[in-house]
Amino acid sequence: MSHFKRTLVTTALPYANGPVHLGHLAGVYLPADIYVRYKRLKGEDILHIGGSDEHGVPITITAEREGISPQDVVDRYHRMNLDAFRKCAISFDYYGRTSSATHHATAQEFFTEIEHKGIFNKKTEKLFFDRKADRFLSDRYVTGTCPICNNPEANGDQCEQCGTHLSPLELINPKSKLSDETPELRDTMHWYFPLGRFQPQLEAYVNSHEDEWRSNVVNYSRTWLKQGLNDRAITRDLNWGIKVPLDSAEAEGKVLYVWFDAVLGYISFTREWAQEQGSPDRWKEYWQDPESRLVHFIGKDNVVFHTLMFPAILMAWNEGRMEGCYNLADNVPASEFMNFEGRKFSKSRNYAVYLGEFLEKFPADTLRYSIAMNYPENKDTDFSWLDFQNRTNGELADTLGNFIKRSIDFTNARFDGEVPYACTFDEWNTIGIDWQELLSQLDLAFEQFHFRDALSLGMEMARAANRFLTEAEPWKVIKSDREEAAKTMALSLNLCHALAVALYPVIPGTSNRIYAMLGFSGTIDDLLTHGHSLSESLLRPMLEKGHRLRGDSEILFTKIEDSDIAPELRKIELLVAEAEKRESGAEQQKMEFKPVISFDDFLKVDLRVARVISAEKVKKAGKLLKLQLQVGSVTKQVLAGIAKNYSPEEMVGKNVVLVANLADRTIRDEHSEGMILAVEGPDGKLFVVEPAGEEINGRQIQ
Ligand code: B3M
Ligand code: ZN
Repeated sequence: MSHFKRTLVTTALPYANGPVHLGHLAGVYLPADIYVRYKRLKGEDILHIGGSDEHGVPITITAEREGISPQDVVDRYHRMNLDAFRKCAISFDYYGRTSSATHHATAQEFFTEIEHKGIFNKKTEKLFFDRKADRFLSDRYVTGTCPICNNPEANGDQCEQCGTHLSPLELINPKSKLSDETPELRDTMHWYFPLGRFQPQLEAYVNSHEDEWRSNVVNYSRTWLKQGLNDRAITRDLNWGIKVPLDSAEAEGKVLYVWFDAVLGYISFTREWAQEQGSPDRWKEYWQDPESRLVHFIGKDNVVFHTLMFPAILMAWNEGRMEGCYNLADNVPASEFMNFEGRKFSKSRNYAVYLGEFLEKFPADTLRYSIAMNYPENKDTDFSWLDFQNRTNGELADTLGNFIKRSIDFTNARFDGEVPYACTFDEWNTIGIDWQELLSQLDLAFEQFHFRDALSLGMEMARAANRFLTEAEPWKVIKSDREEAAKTMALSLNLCHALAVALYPVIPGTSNRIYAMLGFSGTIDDLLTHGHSLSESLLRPMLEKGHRLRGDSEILFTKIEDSDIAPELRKIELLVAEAEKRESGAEQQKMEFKPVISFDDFLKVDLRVARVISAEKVKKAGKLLKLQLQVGSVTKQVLAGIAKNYSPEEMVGKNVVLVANLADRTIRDEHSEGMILAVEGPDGKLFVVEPAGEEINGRQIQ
């Protein structure tokens, strides 16, 4: 792994169309930050690039809904998300925006290069056009009736009610969301990226990483490759986005497809970072030096864009070049999803806990810790308030916080706030921790993105430290053997330091506070940004005899009371109840109709109003009632499977609907000359259809 000179880490660019939630944090930003911080701990050259994805149709839709400009929308959420990330100590080296001039230039540069090489295809297709708004309508701007479930408000790309993916052309009664008018179909020309042209190269690329990449990442990519890669449209008829950089009339009103530009954002932002550093060419080290390693942290829904689409764009750029070639990703650690209280996060259903909101109530490190312990590395996981409370109180406060405080308080009280003893290397090894082994296990876990394992190792250390201090009982021993107690405290203080280092990638704020209580000036963050490395310090005691602690102590973690999370639990209950109501509504309306019949077919069915003149149970057929019906001047005997819901007495006198021309049948030795209509309720309960009206007996229902 370390044959690389440096690493570039990118994190998926969240759409600046809403606040990031805990699911995003768990899958992408926190794991990336843990990885980056660990690499910095080792003194490696690593750069973390992220930013806002500020294009795409959902943004313009939000703008229209709120009556503001798309720029207002992205300004709002860019700021909000950047602020939330900052509060959560996600340590980006640069956090850009795809609306920046540098990014527009980068994306256009790529388009132009690929266009000049003649790689794109151009195709004309039919698209809905809103004459009133004078605009082509992308899928999301068209609404209409779902051909599958009849939902009258299906979107042009998908019906929210039955989940079917649709094309706007499939909608019944299509309407423009802009004007409510019926749109017309018009020809429009678009640029297509021929992914298939790169199929062999992409296959070789994926194959070359199959041992290193997570199996989900390899599998998603292979599923696509197996189906055969097709041309992908990379332009859209929109006015929000990056203009197609051509002067021709055919480029007018067209912008680059949001995914084509977004992945290039990683490059633009590295350029902007280099500019900010005052060495504008330095971005090339990270992107174009074959000795640099490129790692994309993303969620599983973004895999193919990062393992096929983006590499293919870079391949197109690199084609025929001797220099200025881009590296392809070395790894794409895509996460599964973290659910919340047993359900999927859903922005559109407002079922989410937003990062910024969370951090207004609880400290970042408690969140980082709990989320890291639930890292959805290879399967979906679940975050719950109770788990958060238990981990904070049990693991962080009682185990880690308590150990640190006991060590520091006792030293302050009994040894005048100084490290009272010079521990030897041998003594360091009597604590019950194999430091060499621990370091190599930690290293493996962090390097291979097994962040739960890494954190568990850290907590194991905290437990061992707690045990050590409790069993050594310096508060008793000091009465008879001050030197022995001094040794215990020196070892404990060194353990505090070791814990601060080992847990730094996950709870950096806490580590910095421990560091300060131990009497160091500056923070671990500072040290690392100045190129120091700390990971090796786990191998030996670092605090010398006589080193002065700061002199006081802090409570590192406040326990979370039931009353702190009670309002959150109530909120969840409400959200879940709402979601369930919506779902059961959707369930009932999920309609599948029988095959179409002609009107003439329908007319063949003779439906009549009949009156029940007598009713009795049928022996040995618990579900059946035998009914005598008066239909005009005729009586008919009908068997009906309604005995569970209606007593014979209840039925007598009722008007019912009779299928009067149904072929006779014999059921349980009883003759039936037709059937009556009933509808099944939610629990299988039957309700007989009862036509209301006067003097209608025997009349036809039509
Ligand atoms: N904004 C999609 C998403 O948030 C997209 C990621 C872009 S990464 C270049 O799921
Ligand atoms: Zn539908």
